[in-house]
Amino acid sequence: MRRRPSNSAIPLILAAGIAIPYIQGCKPTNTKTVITGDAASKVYVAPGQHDEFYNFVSGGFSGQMSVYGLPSGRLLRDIPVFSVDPENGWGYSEETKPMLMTTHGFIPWDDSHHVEASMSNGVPDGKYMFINGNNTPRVAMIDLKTFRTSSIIEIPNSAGNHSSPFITPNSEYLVAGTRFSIPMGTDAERDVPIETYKETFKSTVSFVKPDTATGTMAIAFQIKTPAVDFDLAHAGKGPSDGWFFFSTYNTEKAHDLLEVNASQRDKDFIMAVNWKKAEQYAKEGKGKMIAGKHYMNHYDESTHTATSKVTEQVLQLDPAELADLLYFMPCPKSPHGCDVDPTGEFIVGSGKLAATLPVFSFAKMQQAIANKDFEGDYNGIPVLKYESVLQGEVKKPGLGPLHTEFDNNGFAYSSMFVSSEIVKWNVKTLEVVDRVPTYYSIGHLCVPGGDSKQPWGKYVIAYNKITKDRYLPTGPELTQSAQLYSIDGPKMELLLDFPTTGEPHYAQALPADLVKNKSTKFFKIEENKHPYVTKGEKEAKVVREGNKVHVYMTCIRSHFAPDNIEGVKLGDEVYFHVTNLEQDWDVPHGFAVKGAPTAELLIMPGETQTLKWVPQSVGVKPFYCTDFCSALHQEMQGYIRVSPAGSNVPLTANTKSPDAGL
Ligand code: K7E
Ligand code: CUA
Repeated sequence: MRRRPSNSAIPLILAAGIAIPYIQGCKPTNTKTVITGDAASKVYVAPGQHDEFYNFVSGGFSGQMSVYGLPSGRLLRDIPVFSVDPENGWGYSEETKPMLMTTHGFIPWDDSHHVEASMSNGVPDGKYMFINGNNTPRVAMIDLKTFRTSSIIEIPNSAGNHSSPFITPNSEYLVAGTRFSIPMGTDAERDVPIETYKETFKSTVSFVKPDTATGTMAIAFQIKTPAVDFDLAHAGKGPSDGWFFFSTYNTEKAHDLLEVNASQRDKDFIMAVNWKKAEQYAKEGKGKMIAGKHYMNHYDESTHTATSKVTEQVLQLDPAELADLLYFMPCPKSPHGCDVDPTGEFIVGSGKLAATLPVFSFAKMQQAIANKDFEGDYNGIPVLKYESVLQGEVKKPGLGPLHTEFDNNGFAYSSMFVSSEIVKWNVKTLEVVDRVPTYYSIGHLCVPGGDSKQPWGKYVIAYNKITKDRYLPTGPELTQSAQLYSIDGPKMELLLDFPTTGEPHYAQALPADLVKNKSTKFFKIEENKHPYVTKGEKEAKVVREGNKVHVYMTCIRSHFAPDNIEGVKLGDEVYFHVTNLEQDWDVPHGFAVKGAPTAELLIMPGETQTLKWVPQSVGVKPFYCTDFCSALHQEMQGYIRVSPAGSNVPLTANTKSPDAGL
């Protein structure tokens, strides 16, 4: 969902003939929050104490992922993923530039919506987080040892990667379904009038294999599908392990004014994919290799350098030729969230414009498939009968249901965008048992482990699109925010508001113990395999190769070696390869050159990073450390002399550091 409230959603709901007595737009009337006396103590994390959970939250159109502590709501880290980050040189250093390469070239931004955790036996294992790039179809894998993006893969034959990167119970695959249907194939096949949509457009869902040993990913196969728009997804688990469920919209196949034209049909679909079957077909060689150029970029923590691998083709499976791959379950009405309960038996479809929340039964779905209980087909894909697969409907849950998470006691929590509330209901009886307002216009929500087999429960966090009057005004753009509620008791209880970086969409929360003891403290200098590493000050030097000048530089509290460089000429390209010699936790050094049209470097202990600089004028230019690293941080500086082109100043590197021997 975009962050502005869709006022037009309300007339649409009315137009759909659904009488709802309590439409109040997106803002509940009673905006004075009632906070009970002990709320403060429940979120108070005393100075020096640690939070109980990590909360990994998508940064929306910031393209990044943020990490907060819960219950305090304290921001611990912004992890750069798809967007450049001048604070630490992500996308600016020579080592990280390849991470943002795509078939469209270098793309310094994306729109990231969904955070998913790597899982073992259906439970988050604290090893990796995944996040989608909604714009340039990409998926990123983030290593929780370093809190760094370890790889980014581009999704070919896709346009907009929204229903992603949901994962199977043992991290076998994560998925990437195209949001936009597009014409695919050769140039001639892709250059078609938009109004030929119904004949020429197609969609795909891709299955990406993460390699948790190396932190890399590869596209295992993709399935060609009718031209519907995929919205969200979740994997089956327990009895439904082996299946994947995707919500779809625009089954009308509209190509303009989707607001109206894609809201015509009474029901869209949840697409059930038998991925075990797909895997088997792929193994048996039943797919076709087709054109599908894509990048896979990997940041290697031993060379401290990213490299890009380009793959030209992708294995595609066609359900028109391969039986039993896909089934459609009718779902009212433009479903958004598609969530599977902890038992794996129930699939919840959240129709944004529907008056009820349908809950589907996996057992009934299996039965209906066995009985060929179809109401027909949609482009050759069997459509199961709604009544045959439906477990039941949650009646009058609220307005604009978007997403559902689960606790460990058999309850579900659904976000209601339009009525701006969280609604708690019983998964067995489908009865609403509690509701609380959110401030305002909740999108996603998160219970720790809430999309896994064994939720940790305790809290539900609302991620809101709009904050209006909740915070001090900051001009026309106001912060987005999260709200933390206790779910320990029978009633949800609001505990805390905290602002977020970027627009939060989906999030994951993990017990701190799953992650914190594995955290990397520094990189061992003796294991540094960077081609331009300088392992001690004695090795510091400058080397000319044509017009390229390589500076092998070290930094340690509180000096650079070398710190005086001469013999650089206009027309040269200077590469500062800076190695941080510190072997201690939490001692990065920064590196910046006055006037360099780029960001700083922030070099972790034991790591090497490179800043490329093409001097534009003659003179002596200062460089310095940007990170306050010691009492003599301000003295951590040096000079590089730039002479005119053709000058014969010899190339020299100097320092008075006794260790350097320069
Ligand atoms: Cu509902 Cu992009 Cu998951 Cu946001 S989406 S809210
Ligand atoms: Cu190093 Cu400041």
